[in-house]
Amino acid sequence: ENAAGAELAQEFVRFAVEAGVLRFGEFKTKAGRMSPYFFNAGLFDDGAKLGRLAQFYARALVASGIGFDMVFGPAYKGIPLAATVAVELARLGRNVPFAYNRKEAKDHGEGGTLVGAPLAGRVLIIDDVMSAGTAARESIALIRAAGATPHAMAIALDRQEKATEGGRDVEHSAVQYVRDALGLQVCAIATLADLLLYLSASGGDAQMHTHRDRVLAYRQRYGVED
Ligand code: OMP
Repeated sequence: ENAAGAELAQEFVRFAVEAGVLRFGEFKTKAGRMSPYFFNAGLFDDGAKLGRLAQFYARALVASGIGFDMVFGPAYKGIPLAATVAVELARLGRNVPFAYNRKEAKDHGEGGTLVGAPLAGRVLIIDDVMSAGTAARESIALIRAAGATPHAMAIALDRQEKATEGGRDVEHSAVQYVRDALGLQVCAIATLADLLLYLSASGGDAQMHTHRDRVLAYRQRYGVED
């Protein structure tokens, strides 16, 4: 991550905390872990917040230098993300086709499970958080089945924690798996490391200090090496 990316990540963590999207407390993750923090992208719940979120994705993507021919939003949560990011990319002079899928097959009308531009070329998948990577695998299969190339993935937060396989912890994270085993480029606006930096930089604030210690303990137990 370069200096501009690190700065953007700090700005994004601050925005997510202030918007109440990134919270501290006790949360159970999909993998059944008790986490001292949780990122709920569904709480970017008005036009201004969604617009800012899309700007963060677009700026992170441009900074990453990742090339792609179109964007894809996996149902359901990826759909508004990919839509708003496509709008923002177009505003930045990078207009690309946009598509998403339905979860249920339609039995009338236009049919099929894909909506929008035909899947073709290098596809960028846009999602919120990657934990175990289940959603990522589904999108990748769907894009391949359509004859296109799953090329990259953009997410808001990389939790940098051990993935689970068959209920057991493994040594790599889902992001590392998608990057190293599946060969996709991954662009995260921010990571667990960025969150820790943010909490550490909140110097005198005792509450932030407590959050930092809990997040550090969580990373100690479930975190992966970079
Ligand atoms: P995978 O599809 O298995 O990678 O899990 C991603 C999901 O984890 C998200 O869609 C959420 O349901 C959930 N999640 C968050 O959204 N934010 C978090 O901070 C942590 C999780 C989680 O449960 O791990």
